[in-house]
Amino acid sequence: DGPSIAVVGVTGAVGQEFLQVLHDRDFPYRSIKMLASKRSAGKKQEFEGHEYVVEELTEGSFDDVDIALFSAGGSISKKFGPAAVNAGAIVVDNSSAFRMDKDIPLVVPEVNPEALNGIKVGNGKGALIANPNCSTIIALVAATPLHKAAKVKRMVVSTYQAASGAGAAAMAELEQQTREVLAGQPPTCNIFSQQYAFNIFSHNASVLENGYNEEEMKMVKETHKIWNDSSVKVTATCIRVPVMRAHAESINLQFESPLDEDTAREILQNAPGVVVIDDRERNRFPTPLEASNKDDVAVGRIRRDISQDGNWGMPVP
Ligand code: 11C
Repeated sequence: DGPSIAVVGVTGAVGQEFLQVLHDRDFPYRSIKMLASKRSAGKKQEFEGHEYVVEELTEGSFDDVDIALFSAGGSISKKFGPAAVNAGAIVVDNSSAFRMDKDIPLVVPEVNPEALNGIKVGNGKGALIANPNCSTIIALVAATPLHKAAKVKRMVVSTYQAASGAGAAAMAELEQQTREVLAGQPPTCNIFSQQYAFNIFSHNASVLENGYNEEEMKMVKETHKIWNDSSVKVTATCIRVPVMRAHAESINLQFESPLDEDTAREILQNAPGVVVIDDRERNRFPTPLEASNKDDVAVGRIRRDISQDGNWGMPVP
């Protein structure tokens, strides 16, 4: 029993995570459809003891689908998202296609579930819900409880982003390059235009006229939309590091109201979706390895910024 589900982009890194989360949460469903591009159609997909055949995504894929989880890139969402909505599905879209559309809620469940109140379903039509970029999600799961307590005036984020954010092929490239470099061979660069193993570089998203790249500007714009406040000053520097999974971030927050360190730590300890790992004596703080395959955002190194009164610094994998 339960809704009928479609996973769009099921063979990709996020598609596989969708399946894992449905399984881990024991999500009820009466049927599940595995959808992907023509190239992947016909492949086998195992899920909860059944073998499914991956079907080619077409506009007719959504008849009798209640929930469609999309992660196959912006152009696929633009092309097929509206078809799914017209067929009556609730679409949760992981791409950037609709995030900044003013009629589409941009939601992080732990942060702004109230944004869902405005969605209208009925007359055989579904609705579309966007989720932000992964870098924005983890930043806001950590920063929003503090923002609610003392109002953030300025947020400075630096990211240390894993291969997983660029998809399954990027993860495979990191593994292959690591082997090649250790064997003294030239690294194969297909996904990234430069050596990734044993290196770091500025995020591979396009660089815009203002010198920021698209990934950085997503963090700025999405934060403004989710917090419903474009007066908050946000700046980001996004970097790719040779880590397989789980992005890390350094977040420096400046608040309008005073907030002491112990109160901030306590707020974070009680925040939904946050786990605090902040052991100064043992020098133990969050790491991507510990954060991988977990839903919670791990927060540590919570401390007052000595360069300014009322500031905070905290890396967040
Ligand atoms: C990365 N966060 O790690 C990015 C990719 O808008 O959803 C996801 C881009 C997006 O490269």
